[in-house]
Order: sequence, then structure tokens, then C-alpha cells
Amino acid sequence: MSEPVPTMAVDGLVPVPGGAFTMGSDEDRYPGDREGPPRVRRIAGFRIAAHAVSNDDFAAFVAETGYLTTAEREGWSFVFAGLLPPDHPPTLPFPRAPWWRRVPGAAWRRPEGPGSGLAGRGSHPVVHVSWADARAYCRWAGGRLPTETEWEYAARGGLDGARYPWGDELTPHGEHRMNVFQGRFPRHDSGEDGFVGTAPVTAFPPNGLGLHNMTGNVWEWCVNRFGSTRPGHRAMRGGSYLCHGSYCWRFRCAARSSCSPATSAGNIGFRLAAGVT
Ligand SMILES: [Cu+2]
Repeated sequence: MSEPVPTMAVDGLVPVPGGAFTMGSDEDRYPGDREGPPRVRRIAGFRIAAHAVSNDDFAAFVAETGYLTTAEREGWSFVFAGLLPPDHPPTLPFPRAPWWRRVPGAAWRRPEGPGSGLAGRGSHPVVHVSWADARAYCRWAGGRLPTETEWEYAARGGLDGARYPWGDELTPHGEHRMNVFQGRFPRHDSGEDGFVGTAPVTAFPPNGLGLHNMTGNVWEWCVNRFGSTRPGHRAMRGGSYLCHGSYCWRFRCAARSSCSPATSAGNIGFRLAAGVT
């Protein structure tokens, strides 16, 4: 027998029946992402959480295990410059994306570094978690990370070939359906969708399977590698509150990205999955 696990966590997962669907798209604005060509995939049934792992969820894991995240051990993480207070000490920009700052002391409990905290954000997705951290949580919870195929099938929620989890229109009837970046990236997020930075994990109506925020809010780690074009990287799905069509049109069901498994940032989280019992 392995150590006792809190079965509550996996008991609450949404069952997703097996089936077939069209994976990927031909909207390949970023050929290096290899999100196409569209192809039919068969998939076995599995279970997936209705929302991303929240700060409160992650706090329960840490309280029980004393787990230290990669960012806590290494002493820094990537924070979006626009979320740092104006009087924050100077930080090193990431060369190809200077709006990302290496912030000493940034970690899941201190999303914008020392002086920041989780007040009012217990129901927001945990961020500054590496792929390794995400895997550790999933094991503790008795589950695992989803594969990219599972993630995309779940995100589509039964709408085969649609761009978003609810259809093809970004804002049907003028309504925002996810947390992405409005305004001028990267300098000004106008927050027209109601949020600057993260939103609660159950914000916005769910998709056809009852799953919230499959696109937008935070990137979600998947269990598998990205592929041969980025050796060592693990796949991430869904885009985040920083995605803007002008720069990163990846808040779509088919879109892909990746990071190295030790990377953490203020817009990367994850969602728990498991097989069928
Ligand atoms: Cu993006």
C-alpha cells in the first residue's frame, strides 16, 4: 500500500466518456507550435477537474506534506511586469519577452514577490508552480496531469472543431467568456472581461462538460513532452490572462505551448485528472 491519499480530490472529478474527436486546427499562425493538421483521435474515458487547482487546494497539499516548490527552492520566479507595484525594486527582464521579470522571492504564496500575498485569492488558480510541482500535487491527490489529447478533448466539451470551448465567437453577444488580455499588450490591460491578472477558478460559465476556464486565466501543464522541436519541454494548454490576439493567439482549444519542467511563472497552473476507476 502507498501512503494514504485524500480521495476527496479525485472523487470530485468530472467523468469524460471516451470517444473520437478532431484534434488540432489549421489556424497555424505559429507553425512552430505544431497545432495542426487537424486529425481524428480516439480517446479512452478519463476524469478531469471542473477547474484548475486553486491556492486553497494547493495550501492543503503543502500543509500536509511540507512540500517546497521549485520557485521556493530556487528563490525566484517569473512575474508579469504589469502586476508589480510601481515602487518595486528593479528586476531582470527575460530577454525575448521583457515584460517577464525574474522576481526574487516570488512563489505561489507570494505571487508578486515579497510583500504580496494570497488575500482574496484563495479561489484563484495556484501559479508559480513548475511541472514537477504540479506532478507532486497530482500524486498526493491520487490522480495525475492530463495528456494533451485528454485536455483538448475536455476543453472542446463536445463541440467538435470549434475554436473556443463555447463555439467560434470570442465574445458571443458581446459577452466575455474567459479571462484574457484586453487593451494594448503588454502595457495596459483594460480588464474588460472583469479581471486583470488571475480570476477565480470558477469564473465564467463552464463548457458542455461543466469545465471552467479551459481557455484563458492560466496555462495548464500537461503530462507529456511538447515534441522534438523543443526537447525536454512539457506541454501546456489553454493560454492565460496575458494572451492577446496581437501577440499570443493561443487562447483556443487547439493551441499549444510549452516550458521546461522546472520553469514557473505567474500565469502557469494546472488541473487534476485521473483514469476511470
Ligand atoms: Cu498566450
